Amino acid sequence: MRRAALAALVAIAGLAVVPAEAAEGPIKITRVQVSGKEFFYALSRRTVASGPAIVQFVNFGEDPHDMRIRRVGGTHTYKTPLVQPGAYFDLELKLQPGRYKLWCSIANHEALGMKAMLTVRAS
Ligand SMILES: [Cu+2]
Repeated sequence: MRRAALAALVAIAGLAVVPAEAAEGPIKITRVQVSGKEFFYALSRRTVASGPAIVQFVNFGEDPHDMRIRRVGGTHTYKTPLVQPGAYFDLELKLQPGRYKLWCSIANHEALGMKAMLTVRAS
């Protein structure tokens, strides 16, 4: 429980810096946080603008998890490494307009509920 709280603080601190960075640079980077736990995924935002993005996967659970993300109709699957409880991983990618499926590839976690959909609108 303490590790989860720490992860939340780290994650919030990471997100809090974003507006300043985005305001200074010419390129706006979209940020989405995916919270994973036994057994669900929760997105900080369900719809985002297309373009460069950082999808942050945070493991709030008690077991190791990972995150896969692929555009519906696409062929490339972006992958995080295995993320330990209380840790997080920033996945950098360029989001195209469309719908993206996110899921955990460990065992049967996807079937148990560790999945989500993200909608990307043209920016
Ligand atoms: Cu999992």
